[in-house]
Amino acid sequence: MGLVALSDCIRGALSYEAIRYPPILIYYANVIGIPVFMKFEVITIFPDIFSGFLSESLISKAIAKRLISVRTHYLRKWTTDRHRTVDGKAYGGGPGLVMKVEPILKAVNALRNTKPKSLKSKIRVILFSPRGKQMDQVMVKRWAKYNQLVFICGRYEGVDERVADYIADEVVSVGPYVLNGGEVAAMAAIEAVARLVPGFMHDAGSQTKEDHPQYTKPEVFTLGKKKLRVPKILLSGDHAKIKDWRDKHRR
Ligand code: 6GU
Repeated sequence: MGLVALSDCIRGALSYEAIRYPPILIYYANVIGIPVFMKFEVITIFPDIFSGFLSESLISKAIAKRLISVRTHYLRKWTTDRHRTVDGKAYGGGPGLVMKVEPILKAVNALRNTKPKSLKSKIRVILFSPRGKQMDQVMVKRWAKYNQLVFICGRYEGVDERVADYIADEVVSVGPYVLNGGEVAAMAAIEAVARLVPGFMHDAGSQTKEDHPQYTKPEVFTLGKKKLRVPKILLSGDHAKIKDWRDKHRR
């Protein structure tokens, strides 16, 4: 494996990956088909929502380790009027404001053009909207194969439909409920994709979260008059039986 990793490294000698990343990580990334570096670009009118999310825990470590980058882009930057208007009244009437197409198009175009064409970057533009297809792990795995993900966070009562039709590659909802905007959805997507980037998790085994019940000390927890016990089988040391138990309780 060492030799293969080395040859991969030499083959990629002109790419920045080979300079920045250990050969073993590049080898692993090639095998699973996921790039060693993911760029997230978030277009939003509330960039500050992201600051705590980006400065804590594994996400901040992944940024420090240069496994991912997350840039927020303030949508009002791409407006030209004095009031930096990003929304307007809906044609046909109705309450609430609709986000305009023009600032979003300018923002997306600016991000598409940040790299010279010769440096091929696989880029995907995703609009977060409650009207989109519900996000799932299959979708997340597909996104992880891109180099750059552009997330457009809708706000207010909606986004001009021409963004969904002509600018975004896909329209995605985070779940069957209504939020104030796409920011929370974008954070969920960043976290879910980042977990798949090689080197993000300490241990590759923990990439798929255990979907069976788990327990840790104490063995007996007293709650009022009740004694809450850890299932006996998990204390037995019988790995075959433990596996059966876990399979049975998997959801
Ligand atoms: Cl992506 N945005 C909003 N505003 N609400 C949602 C959503 C997105 N996904 C589920 N509900």
